[in-house]
Amino acid sequence: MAGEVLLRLLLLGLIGKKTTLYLTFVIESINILFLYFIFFLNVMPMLCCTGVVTPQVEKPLYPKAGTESTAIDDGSSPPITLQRSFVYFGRAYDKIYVNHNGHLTFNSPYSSYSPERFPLNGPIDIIAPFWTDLDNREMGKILYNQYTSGMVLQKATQDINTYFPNLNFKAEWVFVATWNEVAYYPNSRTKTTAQAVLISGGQNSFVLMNYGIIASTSRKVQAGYDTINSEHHYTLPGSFSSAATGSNSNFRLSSNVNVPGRWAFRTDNGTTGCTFNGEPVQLGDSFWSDSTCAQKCTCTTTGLQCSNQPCSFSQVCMPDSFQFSCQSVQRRTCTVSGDPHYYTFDNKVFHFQGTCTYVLSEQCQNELPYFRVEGKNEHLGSTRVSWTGLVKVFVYNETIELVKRTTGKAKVSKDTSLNTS
Ligand SMILES: [Ca+2]
Repeated sequence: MAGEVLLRLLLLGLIGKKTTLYLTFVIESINILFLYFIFFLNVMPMLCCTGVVTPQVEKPLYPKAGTESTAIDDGSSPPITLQRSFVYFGRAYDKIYVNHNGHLTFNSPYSSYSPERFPLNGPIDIIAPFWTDLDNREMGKILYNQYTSGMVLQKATQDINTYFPNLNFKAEWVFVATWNEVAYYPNSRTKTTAQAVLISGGQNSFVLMNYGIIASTSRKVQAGYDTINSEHHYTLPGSFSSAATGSNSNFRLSSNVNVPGRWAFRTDNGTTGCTFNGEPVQLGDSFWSDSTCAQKCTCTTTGLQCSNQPCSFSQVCMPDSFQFSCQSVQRRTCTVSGDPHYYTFDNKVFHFQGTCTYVLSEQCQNELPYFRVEGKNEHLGSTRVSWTGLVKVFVYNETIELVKRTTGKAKVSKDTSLNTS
């Protein structure tokens, strides 16, 4: 693989003649003008005349109602006695705390305003739809409510049966905590809305995380859940990145249940994860399943989902703690151009005017498969200057010849002269 990648690098550098570049530029310019022309002819009238049709999209938020927590920065609700026990990965809880910095805890209030990455591997069960430094002293309300009958229960029953079919689930109790239009610290007057919905019925329990408008901030945000010793944990994609907040917040625009702004998790001891070759995989975790990193697999609520997703050009496939992963590596380029100038991998410049054949690059470390790249010069007009007339690449028992003025074509032949063992 490394040889192939290197080869691509070299080929790109070696056949990039000035005239070809100029022609490509002219053709691309014409193409762009043509595309603009087509756009104005076809697309603009459609936009002007047909308008924009907005499909009906389910709103992610549950009713924002109930008891309001006191306006205290880094505060928490008093212990809230639950009308039904909530089973959280095998532990049944009868009380909960709504913490003002965007999380719920069960055993004691938790004031932490500084998000930490899950898994914490710590002594805490935590449900964190939006763990960051929020401030409800002047802006926003933090509300919580419990339901054991009525529309909210019906909605929860319907939602869970949609997201987790074949359980024949019936909601008996719903708890909704809403951080409604709360500002970032300190009194920033921004508005951010996030919600945690705890749902239980029979032996099953679930958590929904719902998102409204999320104000932009440079603060870090952890969204997801974690458990004692992180036996189970999940991090919403976008956490700890610039994709957490603002109008493009991934929490709000994406979903694991096809409802933008809603994320649903089963939180009893049920089938929360997946297995691969008999090994457990946690919900939300991703890995590449083989040593060539051809397929990336992610454990979702509907099982292990795998798709073709090879490493990018600047990555290599490496063994990881679980299976394999694509990891970024530093790459360098060497090029030959003009009459002829040699730019080396370490950014030195040389000029050779001879008409010899030069070794441009070849294997010098055993971990790479054998390869060699040769460049043959020929005179350019006079005998005083020369340019590259032929490039030969020897790799994987084949010889690839790139000849001047044959852009886009290469001659490939089986090579029997090289010892490639
Ligand atoms: Ca705070």
